Amino acid sequence: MKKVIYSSVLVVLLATSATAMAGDMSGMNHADMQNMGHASTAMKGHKAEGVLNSIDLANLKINLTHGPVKSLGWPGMTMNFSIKDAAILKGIQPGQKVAFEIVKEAPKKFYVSKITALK
Ligand SMILES: [Cu+2]
Repeated sequence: MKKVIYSSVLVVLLATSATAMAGDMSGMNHADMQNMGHASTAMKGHKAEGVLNSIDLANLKINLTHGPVKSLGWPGMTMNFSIKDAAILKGIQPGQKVAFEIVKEAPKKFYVSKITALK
């Protein structure tokens, strides 16, 4: 009789821990997948075209009027962007038409990684 009780307690414990583990694992997998998705989004440059309005080298900021950016779901607009390296602006003057790439590094945080003059 005692043996039966112990084994049924063991079964319940095993079942409980198995369920908990399955829950944790699916949670982890889901989180990993989300992180991977975010990482690949962060790495990807969103291609856009527009006009370079101004350059603020001291603050590593540029102002661009860009067309719609489909991959980000953005309409056309005029906005400031950060840049990481002033060297990407070499040979580009304010007022020029440009093609550029926008990188999302965090939610609502974008920078321009590449910019080339359009002729
Ligand atoms: Cu914009």
